[in-house]
Amino acid sequence: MQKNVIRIIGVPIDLGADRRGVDMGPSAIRYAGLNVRLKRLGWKVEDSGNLEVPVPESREIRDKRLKYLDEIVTINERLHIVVSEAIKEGVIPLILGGDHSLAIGTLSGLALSGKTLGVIWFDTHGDYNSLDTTESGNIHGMPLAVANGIGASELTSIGGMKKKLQEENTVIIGAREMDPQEKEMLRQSKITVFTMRDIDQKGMMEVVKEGIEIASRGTDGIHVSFDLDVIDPEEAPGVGTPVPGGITYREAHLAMELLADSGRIASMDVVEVNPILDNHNKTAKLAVGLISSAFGERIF
Ligand code: 4U7
Ligand code: MN
Ligand code: MN
Ligand code: MN
Repeated sequence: MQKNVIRIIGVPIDLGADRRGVDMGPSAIRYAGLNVRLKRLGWKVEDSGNLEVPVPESREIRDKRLKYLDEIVTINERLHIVVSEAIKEGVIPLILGGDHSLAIGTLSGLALSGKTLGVIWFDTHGDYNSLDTTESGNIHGMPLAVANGIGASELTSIGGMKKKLQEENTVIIGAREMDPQEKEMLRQSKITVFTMRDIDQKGMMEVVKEGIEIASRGTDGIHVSFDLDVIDPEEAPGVGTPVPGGITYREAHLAMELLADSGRIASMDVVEVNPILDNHNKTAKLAVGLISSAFGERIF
């Protein structure tokens, strides 16, 4: 068991989204100073580089309901092994995206590791579509459903068992745009959804405290999946799918600080940073600040 090690795994994938550019996310986040910042906090940082991912121009879409399915399966097959090895070795995997389809691999890897982790999913979206409900055919809108055993069998079968999620220990925070059928599917699940309205009414502190409690009940730790589009586009313009009305810079930091205080973070994805749409790497810098807060950085 290695203590205090964070293993960075870059996944430069944009096959799961319509817009090009999030494939440059891992570089942008590293360029914003991630590794040094984590080392300064006392972590041993192992950067394992990026997984190899094909560019969309070199491939073709075969099924419009599941764009780039084969490629996304191949990448997540590889990612799930790397993530599960990290957990088994007692190190914290920090996966840099790339689009959110990579969470299919992360959640499969966590399940395969033998640890039971709660999940806190910061996102504007529910990411709970299947091939029957998707309006876009983009797989980055499906990872939470896939992890819960819903969707194309090529995706749900990654890592063996179909269901990788403890629904009752899964929490979405920051939702403000979901497709009608996706909402219905989420309502039928045991996943807890805290929308922007909940954050407005209760405050981020209360929402995150409840989230940590739900994700901790009977689990070995928490996986944080952070889609930068949860933050307001004023602060995070460089994301694949910007939607107005997001959480503020400070709310996002407070959430990470409270998670750090809980001492329960076992794994983290940071996804959907799009340097093409960004303003002087602002969103990647914000991502580095948030990761640092999640791993113990304090204002004072
Ligand atoms: B992300 C969407 F239709 N629901 O399925 C879809 F609104 O990982 C968006 O959260 C998905 O950024 C967004 O394409 C996926 C759409
Ligand atoms: Mn997402
Ligand atoms: Mn999103
Ligand atoms: Mn997106």
